Amino acid sequence: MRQRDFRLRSRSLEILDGCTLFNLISIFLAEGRVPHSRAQLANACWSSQGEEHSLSYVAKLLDRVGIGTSGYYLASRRTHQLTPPLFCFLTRHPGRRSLAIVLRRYKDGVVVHEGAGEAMAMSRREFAAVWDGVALVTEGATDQLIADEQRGMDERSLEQFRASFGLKAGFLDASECDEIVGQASRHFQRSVVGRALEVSPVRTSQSAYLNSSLIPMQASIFDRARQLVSDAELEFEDLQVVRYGPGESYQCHFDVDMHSPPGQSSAFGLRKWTILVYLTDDFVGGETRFPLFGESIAPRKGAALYFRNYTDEENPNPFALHTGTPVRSGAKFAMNVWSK
Ligand SMILES: O=C(O)CCC(=O)C(=O)O
Repeated sequence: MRQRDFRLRSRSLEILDGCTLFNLISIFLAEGRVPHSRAQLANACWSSQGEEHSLSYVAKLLDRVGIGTSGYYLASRRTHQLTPPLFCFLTRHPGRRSLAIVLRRYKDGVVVHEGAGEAMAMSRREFAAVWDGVALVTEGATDQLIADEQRGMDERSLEQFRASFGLKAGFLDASECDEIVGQASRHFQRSVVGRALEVSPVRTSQSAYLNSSLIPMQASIFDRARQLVSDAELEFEDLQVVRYGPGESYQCHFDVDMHSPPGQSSAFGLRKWTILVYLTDDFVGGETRFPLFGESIAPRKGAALYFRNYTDEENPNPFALHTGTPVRSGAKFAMNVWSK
């Protein structure tokens, strides 16, 4: 078994979305009982979206949040020399290497987690066939003082998010919802994501932007939104209506830029509040889910879901991570009222 800088061997790999990477690293750290801040980890994972996730990249990411790791080359029969959990590559499908965690190792096989779904058992022979030879292990717990500080940061972020989060029924009445859907229907185009406004498999819906000439009640909607979040000064972007057909979704994401410098996010002035108004509810699926906050909202026509995207310390709040889950049948329409 050799421990060394394994950048050479750690070939590049598919680009993971922030949610899968976050899940994998959370499982790795929880299994290894390594204290860590979910808030800090979420920030690091989403800042790395779009990068190729080699094992050395994971090591660097963990280093950024204060967690030391060591990388090893070893044959599958020698993995018993390391204490699980092992962060590793497996080649489970021809030509496709995926990141996985070896949770436990038995005489006759291993238990592996790939970041989604359940852990699975593999015999020694199956494991040897997919084992890629490189593993990452943690160097143990981080400094306890840092860990305590991080835990405090998580608790504050969670409390602040909880205080800002709400669902207001009847924000719009049914005829207002229908009017907006009617206006939007001539303007839909494939939705885009990120700074570069790219089409992406992360977001498969259609979007339509409505300004005040297209939607005369825009000013009244903005007034209601100011009242809803008790901020008379708020300014807003143009309204954005989204349409999801069957199978369409918006995977886990934040509505704000996770790349902005710590403590200065709101200086960029973007999306202090998200207000999402559901315009229809005659479809199946399409809940808005908050995996870190642990809430799932079933859309009701006319209701407004609202939450603040930043902490009091002006960092993006990781608990604002959310996803528009796939619509299973029918069409979901919703409207983003994003404050500047
Ligand atoms: O459709 C949803 O439930 C979520 C929409 C959303 O997150 C967005 O458009 O940014």
